[in-house]
Amino acid sequence: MTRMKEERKAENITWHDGTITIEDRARRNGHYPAVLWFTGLSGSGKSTLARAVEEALFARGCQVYVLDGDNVRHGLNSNLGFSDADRAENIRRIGEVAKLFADAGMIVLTAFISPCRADRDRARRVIGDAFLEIHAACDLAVCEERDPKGLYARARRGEIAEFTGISAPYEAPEKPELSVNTGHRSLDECVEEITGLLASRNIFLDR
Ligand code: ADX
Repeated sequence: MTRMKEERKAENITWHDGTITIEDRARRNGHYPAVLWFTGLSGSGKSTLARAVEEALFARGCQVYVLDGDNVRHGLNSNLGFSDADRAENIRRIGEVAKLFADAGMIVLTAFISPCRADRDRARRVIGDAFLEIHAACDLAVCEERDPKGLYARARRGEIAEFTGISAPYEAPEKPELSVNTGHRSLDECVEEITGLLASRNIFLDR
């Protein structure tokens, strides 16, 4: 698949398709690829939910992997902070990495705040049909009450600049494939909703 020329700096490069098809990989894995793109405030439960879904899918034999914001920022994206431009680049790279995982046939779960609609929409365009946006919908008050890393308290004291929900914006998705109420539903209920979404999208092959 070719991509928009203006996004590329390099010239004189040629795309090569492999001979192993998406169907070949699906038969091997027992499922089609998918990108479950979790978005939500810090403390909304994205990572917890992504890990629980990963465990459930792994238990049923799926090739599954979580890309998590805090973890990826330790490595691949360690040169990025939380300015608008850095968050956009963070999400751009993750969109590209998730696409590679999906091309490899895997179910990939991304757990990034990804606060900007345009950045998520770009990931959707890059990834295509495999992209499923899941809003970890949880009120700011609940996230702040939980404050698992103590960051909201620090942001309120002015110790962390541009903190999402406090001093930086969060744009909730308008038409996510799924919105899970992580503030009120149990973890098991949320996991079931998500595996149900995958089933309804015919991600799993009959075995
Ligand atoms: S994103 O906005 O670029 O998508 P990402 O998901 O990678 O963010 O990282 C968010 C995590 O970084 C939060 O869960 C929190 O632990 C930490 N963090 C540190 N500073 C900030 C900040 N200013 N705003 C939001 N999260 C922050």
